[in-house]
Parts: sequence; C-alpha cells; structure tokens
Amino acid sequence: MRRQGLWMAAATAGCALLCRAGEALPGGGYRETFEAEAARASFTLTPHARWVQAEGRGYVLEVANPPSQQQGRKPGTVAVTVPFDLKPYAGKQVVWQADVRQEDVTVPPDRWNGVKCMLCFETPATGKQWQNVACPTGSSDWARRTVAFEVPEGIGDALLNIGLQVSAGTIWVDNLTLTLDPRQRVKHPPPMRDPPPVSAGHDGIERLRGAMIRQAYDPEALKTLAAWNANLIRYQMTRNWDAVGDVNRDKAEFMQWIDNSLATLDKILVDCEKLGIRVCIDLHTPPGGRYEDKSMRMFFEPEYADFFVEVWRHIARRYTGHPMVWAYDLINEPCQNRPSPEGCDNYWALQERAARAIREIDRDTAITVEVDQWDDPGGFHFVRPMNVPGVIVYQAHMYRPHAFTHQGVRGAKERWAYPGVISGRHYDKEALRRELQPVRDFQLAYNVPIYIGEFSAIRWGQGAARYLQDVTEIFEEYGWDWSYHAFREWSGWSLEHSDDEADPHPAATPPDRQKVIRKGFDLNRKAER
Ligand SMILES: [Ca+2]
Repeated sequence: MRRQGLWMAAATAGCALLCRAGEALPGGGYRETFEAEAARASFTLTPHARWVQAEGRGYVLEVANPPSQQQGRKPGTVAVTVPFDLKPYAGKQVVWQADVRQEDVTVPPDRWNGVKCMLCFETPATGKQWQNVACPTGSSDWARRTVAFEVPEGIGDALLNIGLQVSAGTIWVDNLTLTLDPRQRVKHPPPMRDPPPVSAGHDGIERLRGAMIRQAYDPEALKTLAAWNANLIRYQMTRNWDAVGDVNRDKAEFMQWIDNSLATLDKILVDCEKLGIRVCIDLHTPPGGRYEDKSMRMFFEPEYADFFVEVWRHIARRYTGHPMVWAYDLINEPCQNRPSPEGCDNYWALQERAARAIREIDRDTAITVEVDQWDDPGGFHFVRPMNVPGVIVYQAHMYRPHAFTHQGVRGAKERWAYPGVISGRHYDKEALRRELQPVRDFQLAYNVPIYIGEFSAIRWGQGAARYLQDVTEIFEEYGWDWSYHAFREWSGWSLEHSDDEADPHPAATPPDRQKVIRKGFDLNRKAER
C-alpha cells in the first residue's frame, strides 16, 4: 500500500465535503448515490471522468483510462478527488463500500494499483493510510466492493479518490456507503490482580516449544526435531490454503481430504508418542474456501459454517483421549474483510460454536482459537474470552513487521535489516514488544493461556537471527507456548539453509537462526531435569 503519496497531493481546493450531501443511515453512517445535484457538484471532474446514467441507478460516475496508443507505453493514472469527512468516525472500525462496474481493467505492475475507490488520510500516530475497496482486474458487472478499517483517533482531513492507478480500463461507481462495523474495539479490564495459575492444557510439561511441519509423514524430520529438544509440532492440514473462487467447496470431497490428512497424522502420532512430542492439529484450509477478497466463505454462508462445525466433531471423535494431541487449532488465520450478514456467525462466534460442539465429545483436549486479519496481534483488541468449558488457548501469529519477515516473498522487492528502520519506523526488541502488547494485555486482563502458533523471519532477511532471538525472549518472558514457522516445509523459512537467498541447498554449518531456535528448544530439556 505504499508509494501512493501522489494521491494525497491531488486534493482540489474549495470542494464541498462530499458526505455533507449524502443520506444519513440509521445507526450512524452515510450513503451517497449521486442523485443530488449538490453531491455531483462537490466533485471537480477531470477530462477522464463524467456523470452518466445507468439503468436502475440514475447517475453514476464514469472514469475512463484508455490504453495508450504508443506501443509498449504503460498506462498512467487518472482519478477524481473530493475531500471526505471521517472525523465523526474517529476511533471506530468502519466498513467502506461501493458498487463498481468495470471493463477491461489491465493488470498493474503492483498489486496495490488498479481500480481505486479509496479513502486516504494521515495521522502522526498511524502514518499514511490508503483504504481501498478490493476490486479485481479485468471486467465485472456491478458488484459491491468492500474494505473495513479503523479510523484513527487523531483523524484530520481525508480524501476520496476514484479512478484507475497505472491501469487502463473503464470503471463506473455508485452507491458509496460508510457504516459502523459491528466489530468494534473491546475495552479490556486492567491486569487481573494475583491471578491463579492457569492451565494451557499441558499440565505435566512446563512449556511447549516446537515448530510447524508440513502435511506429510516425514520420520526423519520428527527425529531431528526430537534431537533438537522440540516438544511440539503444529501439523498443518493444508491445500490451496489462500486460494479464492471455486475451491474447497465440495463438502464430501473436502471431508475425504480431511480423512487423508488424518491418516497421515495417525502415522505421525505413533512417532510422536515415542519421541515425546505433542501435536497441535491445525485446520489450515477453510472449509468452503474464500471469496475474491480472501474472506472465508464460512463466515457468510451458514452451509459452510455448519460444515466447519461438523469437520471438528469428526476430528474430535477420532482423537478424544489421545495422549499426544495437545490442541485442536480450529481455523488458521481467520479472515473476514466485512461483517457477517444477519443470521451468520462471524470468525469469533463460529469458533466458539465449534469449540462447544467439540466439548460435547472431548472435554479435555485444549482448543486453540485465532483472531481476525490472519491472526495478527492487533486482532486481540476486538475479542473477549470465549465462554466454553475446558482449556481455551488464545493464539497469535507474529510476523510484525511483515515487510521484514516476508521480504522477497511473493515478489516483495524492498529489503530491510533488523534492528533498524523498516517501512519508515524503527524496530528493535522494545518495538516488537509493543507490537505484541495487544496479546499481552489480553493475557493479563483475563488470565488466559497464549500460544504463538507461528512466527518467523525469512532466511535472507538481514538480522533474522536477532529478530528470532528477540521475539522468542519475549515469548519466554510472558510464559507463552510457541511454534516456529516452519520446519522442513518451504526453504525460505528453513533453519537448515544458509542466509543466502541464492543458495537452494541445506548449509554445511548451522545458521545462527537455527542456533537461536534450538537454544529455545533446549529449555525443554532443562525443564525435564
Ligand atoms: Ca446513482
């Protein structure tokens, strides 16, 4: 979402605030359909934009960016801009939506370019933000496009940009709405005084420290982890995990895949019993799959919500009472970029429902739940503890700052070193502690167990070993269980490869990253003595 400074500079002086002309919605919020002359007049049109009539919609805004006539020349950027008042929403989570039709939108060089119906603002605390409804490239008939975001407390002036950035094509836009998201920040109580000891579901073991493994039976990998003193694996049942569209929707076929995954897990569990390794069963792929904006279908369609619960009943029936199964990890990295419709459970309520269903079958195995937005620590601002009997472990994934941990992944070009300035902010151990503070606050407020199910730093990130050392020291200080992402999975995360991106083979001498993680695992052996 970077490199969009131009958009901020494109404000047109003297425009009326657009939302003053719109229709107020009950419960707070605003709708703009462009039918009022005053609303249309608040835009200063450029030569690329005009008001046109669309069937059943009255006025809609058309913005066209024809392909360049010159061979090989990249499309430029066209937009109209209007001031927008976000101040009434300061400190609130909002949902920004627009109806968009589009024709022949070309694929831009960076994924954050393309169709824009975007709110832009800047505050000293949060820096610049660009909140754009998610649109595909290509052609699409009218569709409701959405983004949800939190308006910062210190919000000042904001701008609305509608157009095409470094993409050719034509778009039509109508029916803008800004509404309050039902998912708002929770005010957590202060730290509990003199909290009693809390069970994380492994009472005979001081702490669980281990790694993610891939979905395969790899006895050598298990032996190595045991030799390194790891006492936990997070077994990811995964395929097409972030694929969108028509995948993972066939329920019978999905359940067959689950059974195949569990057959592999059964073999792993036999070895784990001999090696003293506990297992976290991670449902990494959502039943029902995802929409184009990556939101998981099961938070919007009751058919898949029910199926998700059924999948967990099925797994719990198979493993209830198993001594090596530590936890059922209900859904990896929940993602829903807009509120659930009436009658559907959202990411938190649905996990709670599945947890209750499991408890009818298995009263003892721990259940671990994850927060919205890919289990980012910030998600802990928005949830309360679940009301479910037995042990519920609250899980976070630590990839902050993402620009550092994922540099070079999926085409990310910028390179960063830790500690240091990363994406304009200074990061060191204290900064990482601040990033994890929402999780820490939740733990202290409610005296609940915390598990860092995933954390990592890409092996070619300069300072990756130091980053791993700093985060694991924080986990240890706070008494959190943890599993490194990932052991003998993708080489980018490998603890056995060198820090050289170009070197595809395991290294002859262990890299410092391996030493840091094994130092953590060694605490398991010390605890056993
Ligand atoms: Ca209209």
